[in-house]
Amino acid sequence: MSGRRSLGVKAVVVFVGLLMVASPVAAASGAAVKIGEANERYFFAPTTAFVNVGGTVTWTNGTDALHTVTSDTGSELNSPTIAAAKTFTHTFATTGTFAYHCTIHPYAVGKVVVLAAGATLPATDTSPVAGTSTGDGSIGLVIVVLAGLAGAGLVLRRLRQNA
Ligand SMILES: [Cu+2]
Repeated sequence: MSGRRSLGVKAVVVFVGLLMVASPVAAASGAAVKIGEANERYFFAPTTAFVNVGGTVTWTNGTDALHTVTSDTGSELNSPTIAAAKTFTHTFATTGTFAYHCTIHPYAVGKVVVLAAGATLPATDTSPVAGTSTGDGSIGLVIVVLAGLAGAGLVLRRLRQNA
């Protein structure tokens, strides 16, 4: 078996593995904000969501209480009451920073930063909210990385058996 060909196959395997690792981080044309509860306090997570202009943000009520997504000033965000397990979606047509709160729990605040089309979005703010764990996301990433490595290992083993 030609060593050059084997190298090429390995390069493809590594490339596919990298794609699998990178894909969860790739920016979609929207952002998701969870309405959560910790120590009987409600919060928006991430507190700051980033989208490009024309992007959509979806808020999901992960609590059993009612909430709203309401602009601090202006009227960009003016949701109806969001029931448990329901979502509210808003598409941002202009750039800017849009601060909001829940009218029922005014201490629960967040903001959406809308950047120009094509602008690179900063990494999502994952600073922990008091009393909550942010472990879920990193565990998911670790699983994807391990799956990618396991897949690459299987392919390499098979290549060696065929060689
Ligand atoms: Cu609320």
